[in-house]
Amino acid sequence: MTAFARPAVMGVLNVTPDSFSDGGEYLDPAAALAHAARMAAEGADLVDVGGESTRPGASPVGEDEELRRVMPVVEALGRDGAIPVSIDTSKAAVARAATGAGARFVNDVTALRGDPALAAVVAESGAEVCLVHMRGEPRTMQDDPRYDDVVADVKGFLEERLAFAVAEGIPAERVWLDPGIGFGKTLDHNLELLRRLGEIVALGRPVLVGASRKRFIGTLTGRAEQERAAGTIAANVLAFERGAHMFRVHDVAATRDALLVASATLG
Ligand code: HH2
Repeated sequence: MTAFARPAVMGVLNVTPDSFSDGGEYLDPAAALAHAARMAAEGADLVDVGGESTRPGASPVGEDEELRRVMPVVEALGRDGAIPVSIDTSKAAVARAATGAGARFVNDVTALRGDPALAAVVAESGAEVCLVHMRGEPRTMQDDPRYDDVVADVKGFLEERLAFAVAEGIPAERVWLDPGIGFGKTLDHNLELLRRLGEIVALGRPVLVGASRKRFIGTLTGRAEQERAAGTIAANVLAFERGAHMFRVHDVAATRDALLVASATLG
């Protein structure tokens, strides 16, 4: 999966009642599967199935409830095989069940800090893993975030988490890094991270960016969540130009087209 020849698009599939832009839309497995099929048809390279919102202020979800939400969808997508599946979770039990049902990618916003058993599950499953920078936890992460130098801090964190993953038996070749846009960051922090993304890319692992519809785009444009596709595309095209490899988005078709044109233009 790390060998995408062109920028890769990860379609967001939140099987949650409370996600910030699509909460409640895909709680019904049939609706979730229809949305996955739509994103695949629009050119998504994989779908990221999540059962716990990580929006600022979100409450944690128990393991049984998370499994109940995501597994019917992951199992059906795994059986179908039409599109690779990523599981957006911090819990070892959820990652174990999802990789057992065919998920090839574990997207962990805690960067293997949330559940001490998750690293071993990733190592044994052969799945790829994305390590995301987050300051604090979703409930409190937007309470006055401060950094000496946000890019240096995020880079140092990701370097340390990459070393941890490798020490736990996950080959570096299977690790993706993500600066965690919106996870304990102000508008200026997000813009600085995107502007200087090359410093994160320099760590030598492929970089995933999750800017889709996030609050900083609403702050800049004055638009509601569902109207932030153009702002999202601007952020993603600039991130691509600075070396990012994969883009986690709600608006797959428009993002794919923009990245194809950007990629052809840059050569
Ligand atoms: N952002 C969200 C969730 N998962 N994963 C990665 N790797 N990077 C991100 O930036 C990222 C992520 C939050 O967005 P969303 O899934 O749309 O909302 P919610 O957390 O409310 O479900």
